[in-house]
Amino acid sequence: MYRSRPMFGRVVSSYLDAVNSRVVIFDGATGTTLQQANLTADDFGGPDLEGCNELLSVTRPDVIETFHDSFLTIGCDVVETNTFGGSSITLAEYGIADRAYELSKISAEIAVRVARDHATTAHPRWVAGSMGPGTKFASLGHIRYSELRDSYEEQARGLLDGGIDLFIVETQFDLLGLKAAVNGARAAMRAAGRSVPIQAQVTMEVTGRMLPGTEIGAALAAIDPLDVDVIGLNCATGPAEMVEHVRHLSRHSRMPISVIPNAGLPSVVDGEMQYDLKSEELARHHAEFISEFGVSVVGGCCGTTVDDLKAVIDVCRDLEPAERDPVHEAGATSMYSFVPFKQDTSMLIIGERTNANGSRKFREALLSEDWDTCTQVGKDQIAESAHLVDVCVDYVGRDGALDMDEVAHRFATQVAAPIVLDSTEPEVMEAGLERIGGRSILNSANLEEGDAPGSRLDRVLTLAKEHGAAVICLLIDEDGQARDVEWKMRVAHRLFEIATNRYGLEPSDLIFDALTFPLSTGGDDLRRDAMATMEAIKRIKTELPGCATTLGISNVSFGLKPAARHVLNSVFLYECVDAGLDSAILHAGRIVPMSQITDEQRRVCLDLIYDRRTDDYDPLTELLEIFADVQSVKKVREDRSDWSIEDRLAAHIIEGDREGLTDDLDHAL
Ligand code: THG
Repeated sequence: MYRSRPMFGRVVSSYLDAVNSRVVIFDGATGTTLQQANLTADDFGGPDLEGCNELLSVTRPDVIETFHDSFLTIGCDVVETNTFGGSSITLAEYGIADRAYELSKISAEIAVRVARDHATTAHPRWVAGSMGPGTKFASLGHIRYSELRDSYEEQARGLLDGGIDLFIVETQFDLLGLKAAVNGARAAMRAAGRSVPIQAQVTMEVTGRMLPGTEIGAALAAIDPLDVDVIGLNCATGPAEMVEHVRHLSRHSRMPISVIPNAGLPSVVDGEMQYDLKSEELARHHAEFISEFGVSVVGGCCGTTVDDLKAVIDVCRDLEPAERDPVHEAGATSMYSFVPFKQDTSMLIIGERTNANGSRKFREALLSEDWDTCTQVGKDQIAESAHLVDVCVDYVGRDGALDMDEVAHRFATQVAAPIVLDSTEPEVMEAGLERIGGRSILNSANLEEGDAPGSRLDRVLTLAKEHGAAVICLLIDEDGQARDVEWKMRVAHRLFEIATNRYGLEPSDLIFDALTFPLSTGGDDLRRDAMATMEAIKRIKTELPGCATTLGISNVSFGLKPAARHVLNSVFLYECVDAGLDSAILHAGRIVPMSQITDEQRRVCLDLIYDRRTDDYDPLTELLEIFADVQSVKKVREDRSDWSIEDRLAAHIIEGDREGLTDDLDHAL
């Protein structure tokens, strides 16, 4: 367990110093407050522009100034710029996309001017540049990630030039949109040569999930590797509905936590949204978040007023955030849920079937662009108990980036498991990353082309850092696939050093694949390969603590007939897990439980794996003989309808057989 990410490129900031040492209090609602200000169409610059709050920064700067001033006067530490809908894409709805930079800069300047008027050494104030989610849903394909990121970059440039102290990426309902905003802000900071912290906040609906169904654990796992400075929640509900999410962040987030709720759940009264939570209630909840869960940033979202924030300041100003001891869990996420790399009672299964080179069904579906069947192959693997799916569309003569774009777009919403992007081409991985909001794994990086700028290694690790993905590292260097243990370990250590020191990845972002050659060729030079692989797995686990391991199991049996393959794969898998393997790429439906492998089959497989030949005994020949007449080990299931329910359930467990399991469980209940 790593308790904190390496201090890689972290910014120096008085805002962060404050967040790390005390309670910091944001302002209240912008939108709902401005709605109460009795503004007319003229105030916005005409009837077509009415409701575009960002315009008020130029048409009625006095209103915006007064608004900021009201919160600073009662003692708020941070005010947000009037730029929530200020990206070109959102402004385009009013036909003023071209004013994004200008409006963001002016809004920031106004807030900075007012904040500086209030700031003293004893009570510093900060301006947070607000970047809302906009109205387009990237994960659903309403807009391209790259277009969204560029639009955020332009907005962020304006905010930076206007003098903001931090970015607040807020009200995000979509993790892909959140990544676009974070990376847009980073691009702007690089261009400006000035770095400020990023506070990233998601919105959990009354359902307990983000809009597309994202759990808080999935959001945390996708956001953590983006190296933002503060993580938090705002909008959609009042504080009461946020408690469980705050508890989760409190236990698991390595970043400081912000909580900016609405003034309760809204009700509609006379066609208007009304927020009923009392000021004292908001303050009481915040006090609990601070004292019990160690939250250090609080404030108010929709419906919260100057009076509400006054109550929060009165109650919370001098509280001390509870000490936290967060336990970070490394893992991947789909759009929906989190999958830890460390499986308590099992091993992490990566489905291999969504591979154009490894499954005829998937290949044929891909070549005929039958995307529904491609997606179905992904879903089927989950039904066969895969925790993640490995997606490889590399196929000679096809445009891999285009194919990945199509496939990843569908998988992102329709396949509930996180995705492993398997390609030799970084641009194919990138096409996938730009479609997937969850945390993916890049498969893979290696040292085949060395480690110079522009090498594949450089490009893959750069992508991993930018999108917050994990990376499978293959033990291949300039001389090829490492064959003996010492060579494998040399490559592993080199990859580890480069990934962590040069690219700022951390050990738990790395999954080492010790690679194995087929044992089925009988080639003398390959006979000891499986053993070298298992030895390397053991050594990686001890010499590179925090890293995980994986292996493409089916490689070991290429060339054998299916029945023999399934048994050899299964026996090899058990040996590897014994050696400490954390995850494997395989066809879960073809792994044979040990109880169904005969002693003779098992012995011969082990002899092959451990190269136990004698002058008159060759395990490979023996294996071929044993399976000469066996078509498939997948035996026809006997009729169990007259079995007792206990026996049926026992058979499900012993054979790892899910067919009819739900019915039998319902029956037993
Ligand atoms: N390490 C990592 N990634 C990998 C591999 C690895 N990705 C690709 C591959 N190796 C793992 N995936 C597969 C997928 C399918 C098969 C083997 C490995 C396979 N398929 C059968 C065949 O080709 O005979 C089934 C064919 C079919 O159903 O049509 O064996 O090692 N990091």
